[in-house]
Amino acid sequence: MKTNNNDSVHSKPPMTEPLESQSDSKSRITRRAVLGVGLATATGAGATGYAATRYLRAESAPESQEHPESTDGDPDQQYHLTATIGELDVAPGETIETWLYNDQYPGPELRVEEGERVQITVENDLPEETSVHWHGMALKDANEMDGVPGVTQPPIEPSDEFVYEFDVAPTGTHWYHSHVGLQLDRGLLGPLIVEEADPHVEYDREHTIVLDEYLASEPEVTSEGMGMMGGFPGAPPYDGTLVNGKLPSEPDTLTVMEGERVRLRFLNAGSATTYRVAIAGHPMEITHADGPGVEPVEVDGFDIGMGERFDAIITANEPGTWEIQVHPLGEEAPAGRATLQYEETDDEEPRDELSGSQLLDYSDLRAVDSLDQYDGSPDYTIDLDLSSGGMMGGGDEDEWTINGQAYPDADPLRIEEGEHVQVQVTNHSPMRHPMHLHGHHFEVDGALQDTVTVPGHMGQRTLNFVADNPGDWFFHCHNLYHMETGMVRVFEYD
Ligand SMILES: [Cu+2]
Repeated sequence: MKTNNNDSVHSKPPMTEPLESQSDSKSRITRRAVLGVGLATATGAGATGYAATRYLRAESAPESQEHPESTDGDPDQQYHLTATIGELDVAPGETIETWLYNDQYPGPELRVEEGERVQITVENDLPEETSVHWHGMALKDANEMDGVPGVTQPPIEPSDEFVYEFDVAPTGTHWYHSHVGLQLDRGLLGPLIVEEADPHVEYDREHTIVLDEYLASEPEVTSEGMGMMGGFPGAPPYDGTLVNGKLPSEPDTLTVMEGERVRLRFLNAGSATTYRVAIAGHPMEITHADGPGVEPVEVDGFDIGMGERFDAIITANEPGTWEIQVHPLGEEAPAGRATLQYEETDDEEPRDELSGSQLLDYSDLRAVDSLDQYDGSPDYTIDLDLSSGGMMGGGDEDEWTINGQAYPDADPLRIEEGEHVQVQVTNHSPMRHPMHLHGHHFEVDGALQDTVTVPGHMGQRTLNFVADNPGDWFFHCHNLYHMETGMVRVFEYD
C-alpha cells in the first residue's frame, strides 16, 4: 500500500481532476441540547470524533408514553429532534450561528436495527416552517412520512411539531435532513444508520464520516458562471470543507487499532459539492452503496455526489497517523480532512501519501441483493432531459428543468403500481446532477442506489425501479440549489 503520490490535502486534488465544474459551499452547527421528553438523549456531543461510540441510541420505548399514536404497532425506538438556531464551532476561534438539530452538527446519529420501527418527533424552534426527509428509507406504505411539504405533508410551523413513524429499511448508511428551501445548507442534517442483522462483510470497528461544505454566510441562490456558457442558478461560493463538522485546521480524529478491519460510513451531506475521497496509506474496499451491500471492490479513492453514501472497509496495518482527504471537485473551496490515528502511535502530523490512484466507477459496483425484479423489459420507460431553462431556448435562466419544465410548474409522472419503470436520464448541461428518488432504491449499472450522479456534457444514466410503494414520490437533483430552482418531478401512483 505504498504510495507514490504526494498530494496534500491542502494542495490540489489527488488523481485526475475531471473537466467538470460545479459550485459548492456551506456552513452550520450547534449545541444547546433540547431533548425530548425523557426519550432519546444525545450523548457525547463533544468536539472530538463522530465515532460509533458516540452515536445517539434511543432508550427502549417506554411501555406507556404520551407520544402520538402509532398506526402499525409500537415503535422499537423513539427519538426527539428539535430544529433550532444554534452555534457551531468549526475551528478554534471560529464559531458561526446557524441552524441545527438538538444543537449538534452533524445532527445526532440515529441508530436502529434491521427490522425495527422508529418514531421520531420533530419539534420546530426555527423562525420558519420546516420538515424532515429520511433519505434512503423505503417508507413502505408510509408515503406520508416522507417529509416533503406540499407533497406528502403540510410543513411543520414554528413552535409546532410533527411525529414521523416508519419501519426502517433497507439496512445501511442513510441520513435525514430538512426538505424545506435551503435549510439543508445551514446544517439541518444527521446520519441515520440501520444496522444489518447479518452483515455480508466482517469488521471490528466503525466510524461515520459526514462531508459537507462550510458556508459562513446565509445560503442563497446565486449564479454559477461557466465562462462562455453564461450563468446557471447555483450555490454561493463556499468557505471550506467540513468533515464531521471540523475544518482542516483542527480535524476530527478517528481512532483505529493495528490489525482491525474498520468500516467507514461516508455520507456526502453537502448541498452543491461532489467530493473526491482518499485515505493516505490505505486502499479501501467499497462494501456498500447508498445503504445496501455490494460485492467488495478495492479502490484507492472515490467520488461521492450530494446525498450519496459509500461504506468502505480498511485494514489497519500501517501504524501511524494518516490523512483522510476530502477534495471538492471543480471547486475553489479549500479541501477538508480528518485524521486516522492508530492507538499505539504518537500524535504527529498526519502522513498524506496515497495508496494508489484507482478510482471507483459506478460500473464496479455489484449488488449483493438479487436484481431479478429488474430483469426483462420495462413496463414503462421515460426519458428525462436535464437542462437549465436558459439552455433549452425560451426558458428562464433562473431555473433548472427536467424536460423543459421547472417544478412546481411541472407535470407529475404517472405510473402504475407493479410496473417495472425504466428512466433514462440525459444531462444536457455541463454540471453534474446527483438524481435522487424518494421511497425506492433503483437498479443502476448493477447496483442498488437511491442517488446517482449524472455526469455533465450529455452524460446518461439508466435507472430501473419497481413501483411497489404507492404514493407521491419526489425525484430530484440533490444539488440543493438545482432542486430549489426547479429540477424536480414527482412520480405518482396509487
Ligand atoms: Cu443538479
